[in-house]
This record gives sequence, structure tokens and C-alpha cells, in this order.
Amino acid sequence: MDGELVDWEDAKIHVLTHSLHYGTGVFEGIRAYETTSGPAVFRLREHIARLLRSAHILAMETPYGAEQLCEAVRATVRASGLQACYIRPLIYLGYGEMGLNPLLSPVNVSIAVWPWGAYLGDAGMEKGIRLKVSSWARHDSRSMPTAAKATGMYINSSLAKVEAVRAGYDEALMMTTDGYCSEGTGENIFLVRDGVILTPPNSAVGALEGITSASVITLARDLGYEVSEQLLRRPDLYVADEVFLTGTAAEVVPVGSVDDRVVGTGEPGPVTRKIQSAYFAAVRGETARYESWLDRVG
Ligand code: PPE
Repeated sequence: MDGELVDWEDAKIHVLTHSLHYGTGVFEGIRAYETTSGPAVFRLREHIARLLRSAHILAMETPYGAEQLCEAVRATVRASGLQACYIRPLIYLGYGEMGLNPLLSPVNVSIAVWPWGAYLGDAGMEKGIRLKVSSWARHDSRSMPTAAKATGMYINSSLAKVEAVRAGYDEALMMTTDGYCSEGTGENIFLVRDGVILTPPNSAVGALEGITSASVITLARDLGYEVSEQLLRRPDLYVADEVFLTGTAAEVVPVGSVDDRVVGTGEPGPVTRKIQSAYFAAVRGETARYESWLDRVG
């Protein structure tokens, strides 16, 4: 927290923390995986760059540079002694002035790490999850900065998640106000149709530009698949041969059904399986070609 290593129990803040009241924080979700040469952080520089972009969008002056933040992430993972973990950097407006003007509050930075297993469950990862199109539309970029991974933005995801879970589904997919597929509550979406991989143009549909999504596009093309970024409508989900979600926490998750319509055979398809295994090989440092995606904690 703000440059100091703090024990888990002592990682506390004041109740008048500005970001707690107004949702004015920005964060990242990163994973470190166990490799034969110790824990390695996946695409650390890209995550820190996005964190700083999010802060810039919210007009927050981050007191640390990218290099310092990368080193702080490595130091936190090292201190935790964990071989694999989830990493949550957060830049937030602290305790200072109350009232909406964020420019009067101090900018604080914290990095937390903890072990986090399969985000949508082990069964979901193996057999595919149940996805439901949400009645909540994804933010429109005219009212919220959809490129920023900002804490307050997640009310949108939270509402969609509650609706889906209460209705018995694993995850929600949000559409744009124009009815195009945008993203899951914490994941980007991919379809496979006739051997071609399709995914929405994330910026155009107000989805976060996922780092997992970008990695999966590279992996897929390197495996010889054609990947096309195009606008997708709800029925495209129903007739896809395969559907899968990507995200740091979620990793690569097969979708077994959308709105109770079985996707393909109902089992994770061959393309999804190949992408899943290529992804896990890359993050675990088993593919020399993607070594530059890993930052060893040392
Ligand atoms: N869309 C949203 C809305 C999102 O939150 C994430 C990550 C993604 C797409 C995928 O982005 P990337 O991780 O760069 O591939 N969601 C983070 C938070 C999840 C949470 O429950 O907290 C994550 O996966 O870490």
C-alpha cells in the first residue's frame, strides 16, 4: 500500500475514502502462474499500461511510473510466497476532501495478491457454462468511459451478474443499447462458425479491450485459424458451433448454452479446446514462442 508491504490483516482504509463513495478508482486483474522457473506474471506490462490509461481517463495523477508499478507487483508476489496467484492493483482516491470533485483527493495505490481458482468453477471450465443475455445493456461510451477499467463501471456488470445468477445461470452477456454483443460481466466473448473465430470489435461495442482476448487472437492465428472482429447479434450466439469467454480471472471458458439453447453439441468444441490448451501452455511458460509474455518474479 503506497510503497509499503502490509500484512493482509492490516490492509485497511478509512470509511471516507473518496473512491468508496463515488466509484472513482481504477484497477487491474492480473495472474501469476507457476512455471518451472518460479512464478511468472502474465503480460504484466500490458496490464500496467492499461491501468495507467484508465487512471489517465479519470484524470488521476498516478504517483508511480509503469516500471515502478511492475516492480511493485513482482515484489508483492515474491513476498506472498505464492507460486500462482491473482493480482489486484488498485489506484484510488483516498481520504481527504469529501464531495464530488475528485481533483482534491489524494491518489493512493495498492496491490493485493491471493490464490484464485477457476473463476466460473471447475465444472464450467471442463463442461461449459450456462450463459444468459442480460436485460442490462452495456454502458454506452457517451455516458461512461468504457475503455477504463474503473471501479464504478462495475455496477453495470454487478447488476447483470445478480440477474443471471438468481435466474440459475453462470454468467451474463451484455449487449450494446443497439443490440450488438458486447461482453460478459468480466469477460470478452468469442464464437466459432464454420471454423472461423469471430469476436466483436471491443472498442466499438463498449467492451473492455481484454488482454486475454488479444492473447487468444494471437494464439488462434498462430494455430492457423482465421479470426475476424465483427459486430455480432444475439441470434449469432444461438447458431454458433462454439462459444467461449476470455478474461484474466475466467481464463478461457467454454459456453455450453446461451439462453437455454445448446451451443453445438453441448460439449466444449475442438477449437475451444485447442485455444484453452494453447493458452494454459503459454501462461505456464511451456511455449518458447510466447516467453516474452511472462515476467519472472525471481
Ligand atoms: N471485460 C470486462 C468487463 C472485464 O472486467 C474483464 C476482466 C475483461 C473483459 C477481460 O479482460 P482481460 O482480463 O484483460 O482479458 N475482468 C477482471 C475482473 C474480474 C473480477 O471479478 O474482478 C479479471 O478478469 O481480472
